[in-house]
Amino acid sequence: MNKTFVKNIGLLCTPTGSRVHAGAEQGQITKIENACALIEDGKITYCGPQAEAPAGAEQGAQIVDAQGRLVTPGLIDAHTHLVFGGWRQHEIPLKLAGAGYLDILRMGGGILSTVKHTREETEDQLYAKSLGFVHEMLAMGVTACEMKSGYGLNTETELKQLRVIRRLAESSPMDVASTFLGAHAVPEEYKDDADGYVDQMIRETLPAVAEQKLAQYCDVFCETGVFDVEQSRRVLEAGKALGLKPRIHADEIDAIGGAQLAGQVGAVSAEHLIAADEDGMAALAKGGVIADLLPATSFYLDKTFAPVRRMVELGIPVVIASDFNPGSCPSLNLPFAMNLGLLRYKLTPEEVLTAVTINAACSIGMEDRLGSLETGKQGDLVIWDAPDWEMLLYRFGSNLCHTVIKAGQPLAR
Ligand code: IZC
Ligand code: ZN
Repeated sequence: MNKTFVKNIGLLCTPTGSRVHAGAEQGQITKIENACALIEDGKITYCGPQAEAPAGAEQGAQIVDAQGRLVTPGLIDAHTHLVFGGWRQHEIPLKLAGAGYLDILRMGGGILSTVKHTREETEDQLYAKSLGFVHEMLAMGVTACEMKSGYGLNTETELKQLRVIRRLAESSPMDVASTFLGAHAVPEEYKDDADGYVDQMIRETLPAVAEQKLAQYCDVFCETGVFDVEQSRRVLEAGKALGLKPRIHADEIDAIGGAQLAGQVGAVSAEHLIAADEDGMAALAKGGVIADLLPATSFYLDKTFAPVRRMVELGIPVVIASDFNPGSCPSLNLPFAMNLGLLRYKLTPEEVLTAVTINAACSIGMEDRLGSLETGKQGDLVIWDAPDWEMLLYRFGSNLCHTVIKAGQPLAR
């Protein structure tokens, strides 16, 4: 038996349970002072006051002394585009001159520039670069994440990206959920024929992804000048028929009906929602859709911030994720997105913690295993160089991650 005992936890903060926390529950966090955690064969067998630890907890265990520090569940980043070729720093002058995100895409840049580089790079090159990102995330306390394809826009390269995601899941400590985002942009080959591209994707790419079991989710970028609501619906329904659960990039720039579509197709989550209106939010609430919000993207694109307080009021469960990608958010720093959750969204520290733990786990289908620290869950926890959770959100820009324990194993730094 593999046994790890984490002792002298000054403060343990965690949500509880294995389902989404919405409304008032979004802010419900259990806080235990002077706590400890026992992890056996990767799973938590005790987590609570140290004074009540089971007899013999330390016996034969690897001891990790938290020395009075804060402990939380491992953070979960539920939205990344982590596997890509090249970067897009050359777009900065365009940005500074006032070109918008969709203007750059229309000029053949943006996503299409990343597609060019992703097609050119070999699977091994993409893997090596992405593995570096995974380690960067782990070092910040992120122990599970979602990753999308979407920079191939043809069968060959979409599959290549998804195979890289599978390799990362198998070879690194990160728990990874995989999403097929073939409908991320209309490729040059189908310029002015988005319907033709959607047909081809549904006929050829999606079945190959499903057959090779390379993704659990199917996503679409439902946006002005990208895919309209009907095209998005076709993609998501075709994915559903093949067993891929729908999620959707909705209302990032314009509210064209993506949030309503999310409700109608039973999407697990709708992502971005910067421009979400009352109608859209009502559809999310009615459909039980999780709102995956990406505040660092608002920051980088210099946009407004999603109407989160209204979402919480409407009982929509909220997640905060990084959106790491080379175009609209070149930062994989989830703690920074969390800071914005506090400072810009005006979420409480407790609401932010729920957004990056149990709600994030629900949005990537890992809620039975991850997202909270309690008996039966996987022993994924982070020891922070902070006395409390507020300190972490307050000290923006610093990495306060002290030790990451993944399935009971402390990771080397
Ligand atoms: O590469 O620009 N919004 N997709 C939708 C992105 C941003 C990623 C990108
Ligand atoms: Zn995205």
